[in-house]
Amino acid sequence: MKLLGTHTSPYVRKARLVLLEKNIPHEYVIDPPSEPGSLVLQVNPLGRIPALILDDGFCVFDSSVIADYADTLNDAPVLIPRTDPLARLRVKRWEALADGIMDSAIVVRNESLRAEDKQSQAVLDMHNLAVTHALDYAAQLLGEREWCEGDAITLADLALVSALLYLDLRQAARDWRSAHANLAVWFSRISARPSVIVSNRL
Ligand SMILES: N[C@@H](CCC(=O)N[C@@H](CS)C(=O)NCC(=O)O)C(=O)O
Repeated sequence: MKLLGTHTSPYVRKARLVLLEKNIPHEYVIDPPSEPGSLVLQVNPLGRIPALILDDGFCVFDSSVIADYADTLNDAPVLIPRTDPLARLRVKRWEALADGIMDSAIVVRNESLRAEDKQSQAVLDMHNLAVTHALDYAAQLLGEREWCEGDAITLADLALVSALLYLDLRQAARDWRSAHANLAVWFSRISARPSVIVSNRL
């Protein structure tokens, strides 16, 4: 299978971390949808990354569906709980929280790329505040635990680390580590995992 993406997309990172953590063989192909001739536009009607092309040509999108599918391919590890519906719900809700951070941080990024006189301060404020609130919520939910959910790594950890790495990339001035020491401790442990190190390589 082939994963189409770019290094800057946090959703691509999330999907890639799932494949890497589960040791699922795949080819990672850098394919910005904005480039002429991008394969993304041929396989995903939405023209978005990540797009996972299976060996028979079937294209899986978006990152949550890719994560869900990839998690069914083996049990080592199980990243989305299968037997406990509430544990599963908690993991999916963590994913939604992390995806929401990505969504708002991307709105902020896109807005700030517009000419200054075209930028909406209201949009910037609303989405920056959403990120702040989501980080407060994540820090409180995590507490001093080692993992976001249960006693092992799950999709929740992979989604959250992807969101935080995106903040480091695009909102370096946001000092979330000082505001949330517990998240910082958790982050340094997770970001030392081989999957995250590989996903940082160009
Ligand atoms: N909800 C989608 C969001 C995917 C998305 O918005 N990807 C962005 C990149 S971060 C994209 O492909 N934008 C079009 C572009 O880069 O041209 C997911 O989780 O996969």
